[in-house]
Amino acid sequence: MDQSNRYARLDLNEADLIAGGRHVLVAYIMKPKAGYGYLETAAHFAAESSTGTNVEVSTTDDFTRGVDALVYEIDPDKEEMKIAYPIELFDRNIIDGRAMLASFLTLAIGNNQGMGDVEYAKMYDFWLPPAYLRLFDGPSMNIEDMWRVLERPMQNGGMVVGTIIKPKLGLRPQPFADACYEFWLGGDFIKNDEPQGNQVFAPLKETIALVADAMKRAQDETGEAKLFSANITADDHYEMLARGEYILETFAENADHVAFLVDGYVAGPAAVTTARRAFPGQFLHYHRAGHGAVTSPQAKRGYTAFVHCKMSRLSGASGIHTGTMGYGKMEGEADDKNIAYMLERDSADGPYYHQEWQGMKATTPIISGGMNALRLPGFFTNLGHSNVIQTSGGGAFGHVDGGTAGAKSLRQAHDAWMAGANLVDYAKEHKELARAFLSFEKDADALYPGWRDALASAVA
Ligand code: CAP
Ligand code: MG
Repeated sequence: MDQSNRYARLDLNEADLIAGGRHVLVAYIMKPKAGYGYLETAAHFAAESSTGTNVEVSTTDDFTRGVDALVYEIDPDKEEMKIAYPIELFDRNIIDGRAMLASFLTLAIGNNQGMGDVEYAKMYDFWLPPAYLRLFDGPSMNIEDMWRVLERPMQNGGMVVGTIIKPKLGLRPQPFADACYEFWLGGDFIKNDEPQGNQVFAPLKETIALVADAMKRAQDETGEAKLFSANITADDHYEMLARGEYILETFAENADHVAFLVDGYVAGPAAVTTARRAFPGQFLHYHRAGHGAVTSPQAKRGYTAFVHCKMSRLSGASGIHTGTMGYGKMEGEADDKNIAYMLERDSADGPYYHQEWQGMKATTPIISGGMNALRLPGFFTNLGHSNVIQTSGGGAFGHVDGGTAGAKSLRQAHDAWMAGANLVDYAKEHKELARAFLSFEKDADALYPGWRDALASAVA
């Protein structure tokens, strides 16, 4: 049934919709199945995403029609479709009237992902009007709160030198804590790897107690504050609360050195909001493991990494993994820096919409995935700054001299970039950095040809 007479209004002007401030605007790349018209399919998509179904129903009244989602722009050649969703469509909490990401997803990326007349549809951007944006929690903490604990400048405090305790799984509590102590002798920040929690071979309560002790000893040894991001992800809200409360109690006077890690893609918006609202005083570390199922450029459905990260700021992520923009091991490209800008700025451009964040706290980009000291300078030059949390697992514990040296090599690479120094020249005076060239020879050869001769004595 062609519903375009009801769910399409190509006369609507995007600037007017933005000025009106009563609609969420969403841009999709959509292709109809063979035999279906573009506008007809887009209209059905809008119907299924708002007030309709595949046929007219007798219960529809004028008010219902007033909150229809409307297709306001299409470009079949580019497979582009834009839909305006009246903000009244979205569900609100009964406890405080606030918005919920689950409702945005269930409408804008819900049933419309499996329709018989749609070959594929993927969300590439969205815009929220102030009236709806302000209903989201947004972040309570971000990198500035880490710089405060680290006693760094509150502006441009620079890279937080981090790692992930590797191997990903298999360490028992004592070797895990030993690895933490080793890294903390050179680095700032350690995170659980995304699957690490309460495995039978590493009970959380035992591991956390040993990590808290390792933090104290590393702080005493170095005279520097140290940070730990503990995984509290769980299906059950009460499990998350139990983990968070135990961790804070155990870290005691160092509780403000603790961030909470949430595997936000697999556990979903409810888990992120549990952490955001139950522990507003802790940095909310959003790990996105699994997102590639929908965000990968190979995926024609779902939403992009840009959209995923933008949504995380609404939910209150203090920091989210934003990828390595082509400099690490995961999928990504240099232009992904626009993801970071959308997270950290108050005013930024997405692929289709400009977004004003109205003062909502920034979400900090977390850079991770195959990174090491050698790869950092190129990354920072592309991004244009180094005010990020950077975690290198293999890039720290894969250093030939171990985790402490790995940590120091990462910090030295950052310092070199900040000083505008050539990395090879800087390595001549910084042993751990020089030995990083030995540790990651393939990268060294690719990125710094001639390093072997230049650093022959420095790496000895
Ligand atoms: C990195 C990592 C991170 C990925 C996540 C891993 O370890 O801990 O989870 O970076 O990817 O498990 O692979 P390495 P993203 O430093 O050893 O690669 O940050 O793109 O979400
Ligand atoms: Mg990991």
